[in-house]
Amino acid sequence: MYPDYMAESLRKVAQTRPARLELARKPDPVYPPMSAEERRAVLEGFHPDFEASARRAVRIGPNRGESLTTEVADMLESHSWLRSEQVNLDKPDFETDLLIIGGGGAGCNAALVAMKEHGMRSIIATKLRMGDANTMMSQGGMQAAVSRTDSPTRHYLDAIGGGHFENKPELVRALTEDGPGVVKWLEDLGVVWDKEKDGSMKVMHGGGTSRKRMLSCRDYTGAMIMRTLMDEVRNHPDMIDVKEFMPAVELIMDDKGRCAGAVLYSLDSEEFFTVKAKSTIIATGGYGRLHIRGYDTTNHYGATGDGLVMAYRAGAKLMYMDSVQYHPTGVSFPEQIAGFLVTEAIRGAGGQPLNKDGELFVFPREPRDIEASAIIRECVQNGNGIPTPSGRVGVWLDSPLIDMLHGEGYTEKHFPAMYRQFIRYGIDITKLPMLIYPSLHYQNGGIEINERCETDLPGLYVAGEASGGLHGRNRLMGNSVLDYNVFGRRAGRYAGEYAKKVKLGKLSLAHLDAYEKELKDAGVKTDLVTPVLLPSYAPEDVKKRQLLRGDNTLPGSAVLQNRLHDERHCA
Ligand code: MEZ
Repeated sequence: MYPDYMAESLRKVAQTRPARLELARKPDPVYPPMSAEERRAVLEGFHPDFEASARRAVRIGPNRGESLTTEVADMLESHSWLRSEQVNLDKPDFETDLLIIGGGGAGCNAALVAMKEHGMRSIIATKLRMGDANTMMSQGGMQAAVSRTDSPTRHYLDAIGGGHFENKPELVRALTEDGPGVVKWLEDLGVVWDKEKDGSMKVMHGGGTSRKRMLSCRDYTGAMIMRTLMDEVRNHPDMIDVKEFMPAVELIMDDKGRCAGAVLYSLDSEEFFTVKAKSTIIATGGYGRLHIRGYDTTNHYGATGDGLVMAYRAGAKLMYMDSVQYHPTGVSFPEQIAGFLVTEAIRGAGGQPLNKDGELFVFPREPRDIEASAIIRECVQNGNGIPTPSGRVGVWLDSPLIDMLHGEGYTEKHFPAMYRQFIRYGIDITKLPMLIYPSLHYQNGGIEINERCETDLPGLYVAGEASGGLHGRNRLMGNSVLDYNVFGRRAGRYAGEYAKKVKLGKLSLAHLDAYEKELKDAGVKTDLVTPVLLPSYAPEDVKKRQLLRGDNTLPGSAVLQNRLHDERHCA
């Protein structure tokens, strides 16, 4: 239940609801969408990316001198867990055609396509269990142009507009043109899409879409897709070997500069294992658990940007790593679930963001960065947010309107995950609004790829959230779900094709020594060791009681160290 002091504000929300319901029933927008000028002003004034210390120049590596998100620059300017002389590469522990790092949607798609199209064997190495990934957490839907009034060209224009015209056009073209085929691929594997009575796809709006294009499986879309892909992977144990609790900690190269596998670390046995692979795909997802600028996050526990730092050390270039996506509607209260996702589909179905006086202050379906900035402005500058008991703040998302607009029972039927998320805490979202605030959601940039998922390094492919360029500096809802399917499949196809031809040379970790030298030459002083692997939420007094185990301490052992998080912890 909400605390008593919120009752007055809730009364105002109820009071303004009938008039807002009338507005919502009309064809016009319930609130005037912003002009280009207004959008720029709210972004520059209130988006966390524009805060003074949000970015800094990185001092080493392929993007040296470029301004990156500060936490990302900190993460890149760090030491490896390994030194080259510690690892014997003469006799790799495992050999395979494809090594896929990451067991989410992109990784599973890649393994399946490499097997089906090229007969290639894969190892999927995943930090936690297969499916412990942001794929599983996505709720509201996947964009794909399948309805009669839509086309891949319209989808393309929306995605480019949403990305502030900075997306790599060839990637957006691949995304939007492959979209309808992905819908069929997933349906053939077993995904049960929401349909209309006549059998056509149910389509909804998301922020920044000019056509209804959001395909869903209620608000469990990601879970449905992930479970289906995992089932199919598990159907082929002879071709796809899944190694769980085995994150990669460094890429292995050969003496010709080609990627040739990775060093894995077993969280169970605390041993290192080497994998020699003809081609390697990074599908490690995003970095929400770095808690950039102290924000809560919608991301899963393992989302610590590992792929970025491994690829960067090996020499791959990053793109748009100055741009972070804050989902406009993360949970602000109940605080046990602070930061959890409240799907954008709630606004797509008619939910309205309201201030403490029950007033609309923004069009509910602006692109994400604009909507999030407007909510921050309403709370921070206008002082119109609702404080929570622990010092957070939020605005209302008026969900009871949804049943009023679509009929009683609609919310429980179409948003069962949302309903359950709140009813556990005594909040019935069909009767009361939700209290929300922007939450760190997505890594807009990543490792630069082309439409074949190739990086600057031969043999290294990237798919899904770890890659950069597709979404420009702002991704639209549902395009990440399509992204990991389209580019997961493409990575499997092209990495499989490459694996058939390549002849690897002598394996090497010399790039680790070169990186260490670069750190030294640039005068970087840091004791941060990456990949981060697991975030640490242990308070200082608990850390003091933890046992020290020497300098090569990794997550899974007694000391979990992630100073990035400690320094900017918000919750
Ligand atoms: O694309 C997303 O981030 C997504 C589907 C999230 C949501 O709001 O449901």
